[in-house]
Amino acid sequence: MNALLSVSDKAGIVDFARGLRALGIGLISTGGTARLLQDAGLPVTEVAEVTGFPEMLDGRVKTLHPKVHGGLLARRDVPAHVAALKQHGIDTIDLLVVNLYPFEATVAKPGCTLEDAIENIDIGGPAMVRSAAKNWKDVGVLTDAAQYGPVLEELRANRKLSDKTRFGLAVTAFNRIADYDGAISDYLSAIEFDAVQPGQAPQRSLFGGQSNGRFVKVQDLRYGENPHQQAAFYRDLYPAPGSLVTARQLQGKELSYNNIADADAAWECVKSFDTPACVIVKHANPCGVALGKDPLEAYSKAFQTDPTSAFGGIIAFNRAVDLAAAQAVSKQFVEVLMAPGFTPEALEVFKAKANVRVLEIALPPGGASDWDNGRNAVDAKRVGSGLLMQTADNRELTVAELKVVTTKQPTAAELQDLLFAWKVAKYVKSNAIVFCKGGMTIGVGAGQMSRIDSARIASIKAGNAKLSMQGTVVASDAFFPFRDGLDVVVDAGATCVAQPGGSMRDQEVIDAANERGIAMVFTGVRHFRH
Ligand code: 93A
Repeated sequence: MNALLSVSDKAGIVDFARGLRALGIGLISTGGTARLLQDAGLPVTEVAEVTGFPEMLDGRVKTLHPKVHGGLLARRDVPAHVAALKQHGIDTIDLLVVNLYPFEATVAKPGCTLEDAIENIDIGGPAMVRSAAKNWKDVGVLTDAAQYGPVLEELRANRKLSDKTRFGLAVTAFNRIADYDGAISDYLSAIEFDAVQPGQAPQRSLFGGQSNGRFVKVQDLRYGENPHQQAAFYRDLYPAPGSLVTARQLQGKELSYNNIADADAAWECVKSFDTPACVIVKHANPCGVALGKDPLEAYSKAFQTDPTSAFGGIIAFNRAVDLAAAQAVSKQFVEVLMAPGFTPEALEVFKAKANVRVLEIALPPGGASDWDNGRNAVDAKRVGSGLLMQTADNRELTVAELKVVTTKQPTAAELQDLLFAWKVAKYVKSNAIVFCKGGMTIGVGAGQMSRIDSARIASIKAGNAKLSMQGTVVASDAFFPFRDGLDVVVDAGATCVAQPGGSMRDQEVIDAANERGIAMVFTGVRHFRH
C-alpha cells in the first residue's frame, strides 16, 4: 500500500506519516513535505523520483503526471486498468493526503495583491484530490488534519479503510474542493479589473462583480422556525468581525433557529450604540431598549418598557456584564444573553441556570459605526425560486440632517432622545412607531399593516407598563400618510416627532403638528424593515 502526502499546512503530518510507516505503508511526497518527513527520519520517495521529472516552474508542476494520476485513478477491479499500470510501470497510490495552498487565508490578509492570490491557487493538489475522490472505491483521500487520527485508528484495526469511510472521505474532499474553487471564484469575480494596480490590493465590490457570496455550515439545527421544519446555520466564508457568527457560546442549551434570528436582531441593535446599552428582543422586535451609565441601569430601563414581553427574551449588552447586571437579569426568564464579555462573578450567577444560553461576542473593532461595508454588508431574502439582495441598512443619521418643519423647535433633550428613538426604530419591524424618553423606549409599536395601529399599540403598551407618555419623543420609520397617526401619538403625550417626510400630505401633517403645538423634524431617511 502506498500513500502520497503533499500538504501546505504541515501540522500533524509527521506523526501521521510515522503511523502509516509503522503499518508498512510506503510514503511518496512532494518537495517541502518530503524534506520534513526525511528530517524526522522517515523513508520517503520524492514525487520527482516517481515521475522522472523534477518539480518545475516554481513548483507549479509537481504532481501533474500520469505516474501520479494513473496510480490514483486506475480501477483495481478492471483487468485492463491493472494491465495498463503494469505496462507503463505505474504503482498504485492507495491513500492521498493533501491540503491545499492557503488561498482563503492569503486573500483574507489585508493588502493581498492579485499576484499573491494567483500564486496561491493550487492546481496539482485539487487535481489529485479529485482523482482520488472519484476513485473512492480504491483510494482513501484525506483533506483535513482532523481525519488523521480516525483514519490511522481504522487502518491499525483493519489494515484497510471500509467502503463507507472512503466514500465519506471522498464526499468531504469534493466539498473541500467546491469551497476552495468557490473562494477563488468569489475573490476573482468581485475584482474591478480596470482598477487593478500592480503591487496593490485590488478593489473588490460585492455588487460590481459576479459573486453572490458563499456560505459555510456552522451547525445543523434541531428544527427551523417550527418543529416540522428542517434547518441549519451557515456563515459567510469570511465573517465580518463583530458579527453574530463570531459569537462563542459559554453555556446553555443549543441555540435554536429562532434564538439565532432574534440574537442577531438584538446584537445588531445593541452594537449600534456607543454608550452602554441594553436591548431585549422578542419575536424579532426590540421590546425594550435603553441606555444607562452601566449595564445594570441600561437593563433595568429596557426591562421596564415591556416587562410582559421581556419574558423569555433575548438580551444583548454592548458592555461586559458584571455581577449587578447578571443578578438583575437572572430574575427574569431569559432565553439568550449576549455581551462582549462577562465578569467571572457574572458567569457564576448563570452557572445555576444551566439552560440559559450565554454568548460572548466581540464588538466590531471600529466601534458602533463599523459596518464593515466591504464584506458582509449585504442583506438577502429568499423569494420563491429567487433571491433578493441589497446593501444592508447601514444609514446613520446626524443632527445636521434633521430638518425642523414646525414652528416649535425641539429642545436639546428632545433632540437627543429623537436620535436614540430613530436608531431603535431602524431595528423595529415596519410599521414602526417608537416612543422614547430619557434614553429608554417607553412604547414600541411594531409590525402592523397600518401606521396608526402601530401608534395605538405603542401607547397601549406604555399604558400597560404604567409608564408616562408625557413629554415623549416619537420616531416613525416612514412618513405619516395622514394626520391621524400623528394625532394618536400627540394624544398619547408625545411632544416631538421624527419622521422621514416625503408624503403627498406632508403639509397636512405639518399643519396638524403646529396646531397641536408639538415639534416635528423630517429626517429625509426611511427605515423600512420587514
Ligand atoms: O503548484 S501546484 O498547483 N502544482 C502541483 O503539481 C502540485 N502538486 C501538489 N501545487 C501542487 N501541490 C500542492 O503543493 C499541494 O496541494 C500542497 O498544498 C503543496 C505541498 O507542497 P510541498 O510538499 O512542496 O510543501
